[in-house]
Amino acid sequence: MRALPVQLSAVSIAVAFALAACGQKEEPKPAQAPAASTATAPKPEVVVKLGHVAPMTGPQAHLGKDNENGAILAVEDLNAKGLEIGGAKVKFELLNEDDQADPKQGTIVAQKLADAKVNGVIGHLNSGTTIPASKIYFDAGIPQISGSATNPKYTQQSFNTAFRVMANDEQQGKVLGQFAAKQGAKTVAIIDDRTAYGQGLADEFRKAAEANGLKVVDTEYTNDKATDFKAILTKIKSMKPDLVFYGGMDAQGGPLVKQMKELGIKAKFLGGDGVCTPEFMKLGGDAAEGQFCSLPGKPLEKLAKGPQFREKFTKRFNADIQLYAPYVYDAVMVMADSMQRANSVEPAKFLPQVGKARYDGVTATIEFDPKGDLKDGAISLYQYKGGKLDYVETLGGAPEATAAPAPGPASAPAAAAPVQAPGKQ
Ligand code: ABU
Repeated sequence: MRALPVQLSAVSIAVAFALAACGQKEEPKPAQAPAASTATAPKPEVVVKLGHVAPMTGPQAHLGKDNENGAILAVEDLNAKGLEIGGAKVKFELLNEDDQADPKQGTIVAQKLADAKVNGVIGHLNSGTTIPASKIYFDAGIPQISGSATNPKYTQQSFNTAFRVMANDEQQGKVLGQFAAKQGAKTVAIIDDRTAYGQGLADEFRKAAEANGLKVVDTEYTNDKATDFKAILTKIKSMKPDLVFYGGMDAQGGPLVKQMKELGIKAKFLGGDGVCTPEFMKLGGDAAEGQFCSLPGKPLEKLAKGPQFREKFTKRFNADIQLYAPYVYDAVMVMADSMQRANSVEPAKFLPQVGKARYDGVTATIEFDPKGDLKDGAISLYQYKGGKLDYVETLGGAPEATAAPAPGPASAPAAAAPVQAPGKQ
């Protein structure tokens, strides 16, 4: 049973009537105004403030921008629909904050968003910032949906405000351990960046790898700002592992795999979602070729709304998707869908509807378990080939959703069954 927030935030609604917004003075009334009797008053407009938090500076700024773009696209799509909630026209506004992937900064910006009385929060990007920030949102009664934080602890705190729209690292680590064994590896060296994500994923991988018969011959640590891995790699080289597993992000994973090659390490490289990016391939160069990584969810190309989303995203931002933009897009849509089903933008009123979501999104049919984790989260494996991520296989997850004629919020009412098709894997 998840806890209820101690303090419920006030509704952050700005109501502006069209006349006032135009700054016009009231005109004298005509003696007879037949038109006035049939004129309808303009609908009030409600501004819904959604906080979005990611690292916008530092080594992960490219991922932060990708997440932000996912949120921007969702907000633009929502505003284009001209939604009405609770009898008012709704305008969504994004309040973007930079937490620098730093846990302390994460709590500072979380408090800033709570003080700004945002209606909901999308983020943060990193588990290391999402987890401490979630206490602040919980205390303020603000629903929070992360489109990328995968450490299990985030949803294990009994905060009824915390949700995520992808599988967590218990699932990801398990799949990666099984996959390592399936690839024929007998020995593995594990490196992690000591962040909540990197360490958590490495721990889950270790459990699964050992359960599948692998021997861990070395464990090394780095950090999420490091660029030189030669010292730890030299030690690993002497242990001659079949595989090097890395728990961390692409800004370190790319140079790490490059330095493995420079040192003549023959071991294969395996990592999680943090290194499953175009940036990893760019930084890793030739050394990235043939290596493996995993991502929560299924490839966009295998999902009914995936190719259309990719096309729209690329056109809008003149950039390819880096990592979690589609998940962040879905996170915003789930938040808006919950407001529509509650017929309220007030956090206390729509929060219960977030937990009851059954939303036919780009990345999956999104439903949450009692903790706030995605139900039936899948994990897919990829191999870097020819500068692309080559799909290998998917483990877990429900059959993907079929294309819906009109994507958008409230596409699947809470009581309705999700639209699903048999798996196409
Ligand atoms: N899921 C990898 C990147 C974000 C995080 O969990 O820290």
